[in-house]
Amino acid sequence: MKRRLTVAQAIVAYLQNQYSVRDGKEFRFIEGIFGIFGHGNVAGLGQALEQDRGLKYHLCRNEQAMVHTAAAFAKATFRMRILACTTSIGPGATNMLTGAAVATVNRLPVLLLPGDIFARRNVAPVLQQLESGSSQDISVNDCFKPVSRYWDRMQRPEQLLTALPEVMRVLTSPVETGAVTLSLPQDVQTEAYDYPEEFFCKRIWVIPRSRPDQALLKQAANWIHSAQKPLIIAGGGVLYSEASGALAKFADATGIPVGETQAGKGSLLYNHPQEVGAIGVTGTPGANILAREADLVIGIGTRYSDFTSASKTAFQNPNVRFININVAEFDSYKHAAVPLTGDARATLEELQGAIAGYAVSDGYRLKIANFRADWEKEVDRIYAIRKEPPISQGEIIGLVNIMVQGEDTLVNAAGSLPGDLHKLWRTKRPGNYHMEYGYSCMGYEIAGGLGVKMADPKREVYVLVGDGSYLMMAQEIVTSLQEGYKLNIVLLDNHGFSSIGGLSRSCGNEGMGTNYRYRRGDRYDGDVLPVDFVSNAASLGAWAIRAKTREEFAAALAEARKQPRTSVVVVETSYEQRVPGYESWWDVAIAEVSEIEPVREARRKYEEARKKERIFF
Ligand SMILES: Cc1ncc(C[n+]2csc(CCOP(=O)(O)OP(=O)(O)O)c2C)c(N)n1
Ligand SMILES: [Mg+2]
Repeated sequence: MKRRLTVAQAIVAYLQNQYSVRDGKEFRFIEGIFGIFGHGNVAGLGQALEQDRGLKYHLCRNEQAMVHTAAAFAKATFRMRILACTTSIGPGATNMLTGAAVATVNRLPVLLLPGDIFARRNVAPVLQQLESGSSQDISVNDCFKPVSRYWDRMQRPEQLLTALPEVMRVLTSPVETGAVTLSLPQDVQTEAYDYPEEFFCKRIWVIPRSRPDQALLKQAANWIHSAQKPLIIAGGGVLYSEASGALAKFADATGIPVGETQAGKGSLLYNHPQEVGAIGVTGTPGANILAREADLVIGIGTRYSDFTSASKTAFQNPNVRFININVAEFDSYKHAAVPLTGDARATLEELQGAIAGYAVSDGYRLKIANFRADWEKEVDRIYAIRKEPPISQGEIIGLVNIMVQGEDTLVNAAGSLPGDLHKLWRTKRPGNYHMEYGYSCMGYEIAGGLGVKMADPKREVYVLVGDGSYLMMAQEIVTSLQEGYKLNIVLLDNHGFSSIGGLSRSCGNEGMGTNYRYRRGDRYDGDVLPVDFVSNAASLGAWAIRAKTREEFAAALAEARKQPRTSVVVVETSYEQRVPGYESWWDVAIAEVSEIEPVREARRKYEEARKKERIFF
């Protein structure tokens, strides 16, 4: 039996019949498709989606944003369900590049279907085609290669038969997943072919729970048995594998403390007795002191970014060793570890069996308990700062945290908020802290919030966004209204880039280019720019309100929650009032020569600090 379909129609028919399954739970894998149409896809994929409503179509405002929405959706479903994205050719396609990088860095499956120039070529150059004098076998879509985990271009209709299964294999692979780009020349999209009927049958992709090598598992168990000061670092892989329960049992049984990366925050709930909170540059004192002294670090689902390893200065015990549990061999071998290449949950369960009876000393337990108690006090202190308006960011975080219940989720990505949230947010459910810090992409927040809401419309989604990020990408408020997905947006207005301004000053400079103020001569030190965020959000259709004091903010937040449509609470926050860093360091290279004395001073300190950077062989 054959079905005669265009390439675009075949893609739509195929994608709607792909399913994922893990732990006996089955999901339709590709839940829908976002897109903006142009001549590169309207008559191809646009036609197919209009004729076959089996794949739900969503209109967004900006192609980069829709990829953020799709990545956030995949993250919120622990990679069990995804969204596809279709664009026209040229700018529509390349607008997705940043989103693709976000997805791939964070190992989140998104399927990108950019339109491409005519395969037939006779009409070239077409509108929006960037020509090359060295090859006709090239278009701007080749830019997706380094940011995609799988990349392909359909030159003939029958290529779909071998390309789409590869697309699915990579999207559903816990190891390889990320952005998958299938480039679709506009003429090929419309060409018909007799596809075999079986191609469109339901297919179920098992998301595997792979297990580590048994000899390596034994070696890891021996290392744990001889460890006096072990520490677990929980990364995003713990959440992707839905291994929070297994980790809690492991920590309960062994007493080993757990520090969390940005992606792994929420692996344990904040009140678990072994949870020592955020680790690394934006970590808690307890987690960072434990890391400094640890003789054994067990990294689970982490890729040891510089924010986690404090630029390789975090682990100072001369005898420190590593065990890495990671589904990706690439990561399990880092830091010369015993590589337990496997699924986080399955491997933790096996490892726990292999170390039965092991527990840390009472003295170590006491130390952990003390760190935890001290940290709770510090968070309480910061939540309770009652700064005159403009109020402090720490207070805002505290007030939002109190508001969050059940499956409600916090979303954030860039600015000074990620560091403060990493330290201060009290996670009440695994997954309710949704931070995009792999790429830390300004503009992810609102678009990402939409994806989190779409993944589970029953929950309230709290998007915290800085004024800089908001101005970069606020337009998906309109999409949230159109689609009927309500977001609670909190816009923290500090008139510029508090994060990068602070960083500039810590490097001995004066924060040039980080204030939203009028130009005066060669500086931006005039009055604050009169951006009216409340009017801006209201003009897009949101329910919007300004809050100045702590009390006004708490009331506005409660009122926003009651609103049926997307709300934006605008609050002016202090540019200067910061949550400090605790027991850590980040390598940001400082000018080796400068006419400015504070820069020279910063360089001297920098050279000193760098001496602590280690390489593990
Ligand atoms: C797309 C993108 N461009 C640039 C940066 C570098 N960057 C990191 S934070 C930041 C400023 C963010 O400003 P805002 O959202 O107001 O947050 P604040 O720093 O004031 O907390 C910049 C420019 C980035 N992370 N992402
Ligand atoms: Mg700002």
